[in-house]
Amino acid sequence: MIVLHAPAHRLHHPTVEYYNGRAEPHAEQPGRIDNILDACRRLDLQIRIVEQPLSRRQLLTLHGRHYLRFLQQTCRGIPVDEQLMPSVFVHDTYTPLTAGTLHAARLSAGLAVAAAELVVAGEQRVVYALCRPPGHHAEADAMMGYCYFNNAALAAQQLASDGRRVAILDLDYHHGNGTQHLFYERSDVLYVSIHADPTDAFPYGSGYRDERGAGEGLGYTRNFPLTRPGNVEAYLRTLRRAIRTVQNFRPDYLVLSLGFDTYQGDPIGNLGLDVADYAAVGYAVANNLAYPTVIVQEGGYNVMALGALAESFLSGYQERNTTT
Ligand code: Q9C
Ligand code: ZN
Repeated sequence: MIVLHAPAHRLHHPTVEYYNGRAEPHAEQPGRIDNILDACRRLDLQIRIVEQPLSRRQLLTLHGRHYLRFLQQTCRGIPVDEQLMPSVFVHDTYTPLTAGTLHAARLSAGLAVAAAELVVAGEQRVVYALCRPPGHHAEADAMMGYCYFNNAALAAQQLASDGRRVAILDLDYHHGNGTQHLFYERSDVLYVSIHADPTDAFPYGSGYRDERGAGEGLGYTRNFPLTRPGNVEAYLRTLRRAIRTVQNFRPDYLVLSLGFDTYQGDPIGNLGLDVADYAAVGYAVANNLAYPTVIVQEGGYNVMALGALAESFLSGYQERNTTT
């Protein structure tokens, strides 16, 4: 496994998010990636710096040109060290812009697509893209939930060329509304997600069990909302079911949308997972879904714990099952 990293992610530095008009410190901070990177170093993983902003042409394969123009024109006018809360092309009050946001978001998407290219070329079997800002809430024409471009979807789009079948397994605490919607009517990309019950968790409007795709894509979206957050046994049972769903699809490639906000100490999420549980999750994914894989970093907001969570996940992931 190699790790892709873009140090300039820190050009995106939101300060506050708004809850019904009340400002709170923004949870999606640059230090998140620093700590995950330290974990990768402790595990002696090869780290490759990639500072290739995703091209306009590639962004336009999934995102709209008016949305892109809005980001370009808006970011250009923001003074350094200030943030701007957009009023359009946005679905919430959690997703502000800073002067460097567009550049950082393009670098983040660039990491995910570069990872996909390495996997397609057969150069690497597994690539971990340290994406920041995250991506799975980003819609074709809207930023949302700390996300601007849909990194995992752009990686999947890249992997799906030449008629390849791609499965996306989304393990972030939140439902990946953007990823689901971008592939909702396609049968070449399967979207499977385990997340907090959207009845009482962000993004509220999607992630219910009865959303299963439409048209050609009917049956190629599968949601596993958890109604008993905190029950790790139930979580691992659901993970096994989600894994079987991916296996039945017989994908050529896997994209893993990996969020650490399922951790019991996360300030936003919490599905009850402890540090050691991440090793079990990593082991289950690596040994049951041994497809060429792009791992895309999504959420996870306990900045101090993120290193330990990533280290646990990655060590479980790299542990080979020698009995089969
Ligand atoms: N009281 C990602 O994990 N706030 N985005 C939720 C909490 C927004 C999360 C409300 C959460 C966005 C990529
Ligand atoms: Zn999340």
